[in-house]
Amino acid sequence: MKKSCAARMVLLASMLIFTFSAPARGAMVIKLGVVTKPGSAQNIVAEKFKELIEQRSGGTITVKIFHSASIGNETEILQQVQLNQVQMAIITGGPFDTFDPIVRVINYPFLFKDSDQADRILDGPLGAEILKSLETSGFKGLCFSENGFRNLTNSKRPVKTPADIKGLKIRVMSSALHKAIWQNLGANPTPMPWPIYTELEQGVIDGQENPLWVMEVYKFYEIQKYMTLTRHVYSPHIDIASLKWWNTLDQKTREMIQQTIYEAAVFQRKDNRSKDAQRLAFLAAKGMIVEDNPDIGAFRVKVSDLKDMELYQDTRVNALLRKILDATR
Ligand code: EAX
Repeated sequence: MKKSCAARMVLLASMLIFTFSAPARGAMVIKLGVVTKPGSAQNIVAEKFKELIEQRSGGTITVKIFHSASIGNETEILQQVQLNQVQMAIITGGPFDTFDPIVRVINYPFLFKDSDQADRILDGPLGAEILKSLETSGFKGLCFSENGFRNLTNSKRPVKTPADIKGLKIRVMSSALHKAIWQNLGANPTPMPWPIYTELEQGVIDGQENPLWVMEVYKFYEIQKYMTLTRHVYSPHIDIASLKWWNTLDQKTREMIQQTIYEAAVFQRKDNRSKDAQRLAFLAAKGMIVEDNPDIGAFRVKVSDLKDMELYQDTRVNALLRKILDATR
C-alpha cells in the first residue's frame, strides 16, 4: 500500500515536471534574419512583426530576430531561408536578383515617381506577380516594406551631373543590375555585401548609395562629405518566408503571418517616410554637403538603354518590365 502510494507520488511528480517543461501546445519559434542593425529599416519591420504576432498568437509563436549580419550577409540569409534553417527574412531588393532576375524589374532606375506610386504597384497585382515568382527559388514572398529612395554619397567631390561621377569607386549591392546602373553612369562600381563602413573609411571605395536613414544610422556623415539627392532607385525590401516551412503551416497560421507582416510593413514604410526631412537636416548639421538639385534629366539619359540590355532579355522579366513601365508612365 505504502509502496503504491509512493509510486503514485513519483508518477504525479513526473507528470508535473512534464507539464511545466514541455513547450506550449503548438509552440513555434520563427527565426527571422536581417543583415542590418537595430534602428534600421529592416529591423523596424522585424520588431513590429515580432510584437504583433507574439501578441496575436497568444504566445504560441515566438520570433527570434537575428540582426547585424550575425547569420551572414543578405545572400547567405537567403540561402538559409531556402533550406528552412531560417524561416523568415526582410531582405533588400538588390541581392535577390541572382536568385530570381524578375526582381530587377522593381529596382529599375527612376521607375517610381513617388512612394504612393510605389505602394500602388507593389501592393497590387504587379507586385503580387513578383512575390509569386519567388516560389520557384524556394521563397514565399509575403509583401514589400522599404529601404526607400537611394541617394549617392562620396568622399571625393560634389556631384551634380553624371560627368562628376566619372571614375569614382562606388560600392554597389551584390546585383548585376546595380552594377550596370553605375557602369552606365560612369562610375567604377564594386559589388560588396553589407556592411561597408570600414571600406569607406579606409578608402577602398569612394562612395556608396543608400536611403537617408542609412547615412544617419550607420554614421556615414563621419566619412562621406558629399551627398547628392539622386533618388535613382526606389529600394524595397522583400519580406519572405521559407517556402519549405510555409508548406507545413495550416491555413489559419499562414493567414495570421501574412496579415501581420503586411501590417508591420505598412507601419515601417510610414515611419521611414515621416523621418526623411528630419534626417536631411541632421546630416547637413553634421557637415555633409548636400546637392539637392542634381541634373536628374542627364542621369536618366545615361540609364535609359538598360531595359534593352541582356539583364532584361528573359521573356518573363521583359514582359513584366514593360507592364510596370507602362503603369508608372
Ligand atoms: O539596408 O546593401 C545595401 O546597400 C542595403 O541597402 C543595406 O543593407 C542597407
